[in-house]
Amino acid sequence: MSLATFDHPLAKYIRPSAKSTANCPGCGNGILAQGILQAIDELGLSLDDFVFVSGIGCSAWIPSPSFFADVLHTTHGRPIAFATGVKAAMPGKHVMVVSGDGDLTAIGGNHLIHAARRNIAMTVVCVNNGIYGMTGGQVAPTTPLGLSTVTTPFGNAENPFDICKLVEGAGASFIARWTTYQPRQIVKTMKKAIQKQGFAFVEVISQCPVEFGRKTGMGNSVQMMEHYKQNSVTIAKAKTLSPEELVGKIVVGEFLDVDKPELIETMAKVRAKAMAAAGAK
Ligand SMILES: Cc1ncc(C[n+]2csc(CCOP(=O)(O)OP(=O)(O)O)c2C)c(N)n1
Ligand code: SF4
Ligand SMILES: [Mg+2]
Repeated sequence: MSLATFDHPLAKYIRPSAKSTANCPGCGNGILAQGILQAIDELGLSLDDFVFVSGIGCSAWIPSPSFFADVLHTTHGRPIAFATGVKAAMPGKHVMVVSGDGDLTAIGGNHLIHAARRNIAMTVVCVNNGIYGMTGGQVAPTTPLGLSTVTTPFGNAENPFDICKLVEGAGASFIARWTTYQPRQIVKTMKKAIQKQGFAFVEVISQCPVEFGRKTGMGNSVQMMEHYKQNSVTIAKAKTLSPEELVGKIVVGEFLDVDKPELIETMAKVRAKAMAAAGAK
């Protein structure tokens, strides 16, 4: 059955030629795809208002090619660089990057922190499955310390990034984290992130049952979501816990929502000044 003819309230947002999904059964990517489209639907926006940009990895297939919109599927680690160009050329568009933890924080790490620093108005959705899913389950900068993966069979020796703290330090305007176990919260947060006039970052902890759960011992999709349910703690609750009690917990919620000068608007002012100075000579 074609995805476009499936009787679903969000089916109108699926490209008619999209025949199937590239993602495995039980992958968290489907929950997130639905969350993004539901948020756009509830905001009353058209997909024509958007340009979606993704890098390389399983998560990059969330908008591409199935969202019935302008979708740019770029090179590994570079979606934010492409998205920056799109936003500069078409400031009226909502630009949304959807990509993986490896794509955005390993090879693309510098693009991530500099886009946050510049506070360019775009929504960046990071699908954090704690691994390089598409290439077979290699360790990523988000893999928990000590976890056995195909490239760390005796345990990961490296500390993982707290990506939300990383982008906060870099200068983002809006920052949130949820897991796929909290789909309603994902929709609410996505609506705020899309409307933010600045760099909005949403991390979604998502299950990869095939390359993560199966190979690390974390189990199948249901077991991984059960783990998210048992270990998610709100920001308010986390403040009451000691560092020891927070080990292994997933702190979820909206961490930051501030207003500060946005790059494209600031550049327009700088350009106007330069033009005025050139005209004055
Ligand atoms: C320049 C370059 N280096 C490496 C790769 C191989 N590669 C493709 S996807 C990927 C990692 C994907 O991990 P992530 O971004 O977390 O996405 P996931 O598949 O987990 O959703 C890598 C290393 C590539 N395609 N291009
Ligand atoms: S390999 Fe993992 S992340 Fe990739 S589609 Fe399959 S379940 Fe999802
Ligand atoms: Mg990944």
